[in-house]
Amino acid sequence: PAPAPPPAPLRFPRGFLWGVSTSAAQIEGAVDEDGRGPSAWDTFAAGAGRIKDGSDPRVTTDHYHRYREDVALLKELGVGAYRFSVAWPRVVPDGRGAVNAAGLDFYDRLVDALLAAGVAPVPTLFHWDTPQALEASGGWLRRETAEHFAAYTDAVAARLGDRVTRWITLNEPAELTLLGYGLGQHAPGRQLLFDALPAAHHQLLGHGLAVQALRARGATDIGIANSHGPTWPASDSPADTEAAAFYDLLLNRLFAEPILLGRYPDDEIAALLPGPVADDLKTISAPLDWYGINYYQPTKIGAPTTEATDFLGVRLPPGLPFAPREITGRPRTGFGWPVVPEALTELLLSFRDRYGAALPPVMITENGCAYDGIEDPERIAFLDGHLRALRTAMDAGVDVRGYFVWSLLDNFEWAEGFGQRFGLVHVDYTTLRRTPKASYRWLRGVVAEA
Ligand code: GBH
Repeated sequence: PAPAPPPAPLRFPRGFLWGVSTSAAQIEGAVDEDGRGPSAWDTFAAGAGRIKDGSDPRVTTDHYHRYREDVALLKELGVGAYRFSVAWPRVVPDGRGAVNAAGLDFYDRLVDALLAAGVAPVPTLFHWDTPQALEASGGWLRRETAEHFAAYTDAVAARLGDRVTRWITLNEPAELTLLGYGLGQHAPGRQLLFDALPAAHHQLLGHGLAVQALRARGATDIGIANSHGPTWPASDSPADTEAAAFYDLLLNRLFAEPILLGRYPDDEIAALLPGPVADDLKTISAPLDWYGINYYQPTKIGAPTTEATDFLGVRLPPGLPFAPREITGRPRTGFGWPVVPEALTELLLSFRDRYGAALPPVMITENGCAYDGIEDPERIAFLDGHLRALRTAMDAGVDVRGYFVWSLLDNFEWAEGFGQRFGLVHVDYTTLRRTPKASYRWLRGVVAEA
């Protein structure tokens, strides 16, 4: 047979924002330096058996000391933006009270280095590293944490707001609620199941209060990074579709609708939240300049089964109103996640259909995959497929303004430790040497030509 014709080149509108993402706890290291306080992840990782490979986030990629080298990698890659996170315990070591100027100095240097390299800084104010002092008194289960988060946000905006124009409040409050407080696989390791829901409300409130704090300092370009994915019913039986609808409610709608529509999607769920929430919803739904989506994969859900099921690496207790089912017939990433690019098109179209004019312009704030190796054709195929799926959604009228790859560097992949490598750049964890992968060179070409 004749060889397949080469695929059409990827083309994106002029001004489309290309970026890569990281987070503080996953790359910085230097956990005891310059007055940084401990985070809930430091504490969690120090507990026996929490991290798969027995590692901890004390050094990770040592970005705190090597940020100049990493900024040079960003410049060479040619991306217009870099999404990183600011570590709350560096800036306010106890989570509340005194601001640590030396902690802010680091981000000051990073922002200046980025701007000098022609890369726009896009800080996320919270990517799961709650100050341990706040976690010890309940963390996001408590309303005060949202207020302390807003005060910290103000301190960051006061220092960086003359040079940073685009901000992200929270990363994936859904995962912190589910994995951190619900199932216990992430810090702080609580297993509260549905009693974790106050952590969702307080993060959403923290988001709203942070938006207020940023607006008060003149910010005009604010978003959030929420994780979303289509939920596929295991069959069209009423039991399976009902279970899938519930999961969709919990992971997608619970975190999108308070922000976009100013209400919780379901009365039963709202009853589990610390009420009354009506005034909070006004704060939470203050208009955003754009809405960030982290997309990894769809989830297939069926009616509950009698046996406990494994999900996200944890044994689920019996009695939940849904059960995850395997998505078969798809390639899998190193992590075992199914590769389903067209579900990104489906997700974006469903957001457009559900939220219409209430949905501001969208940015894909994370998308990526774990594979080993410096030659990584699987990652290239993954990113290429997802960019084409994104383009399809844009051609169908979804207003998408940017796309950020997770991640610039191999890094500390939470409960997996260093075993899962998401980077465009390989990190040798003994020498800390950085080596750009084939996917880095591929993305550089895409960005240059798109
Ligand atoms: C993000 O979360 C985080 O923001 C980031 O810090 C992290 O490093 C990155 O992604 C990679 O993990 O078992 O097939 O059902 C990811 C959210 C939720 C995506 C769970 C994968 C499970 C896949 N993840 N989901 S499956």
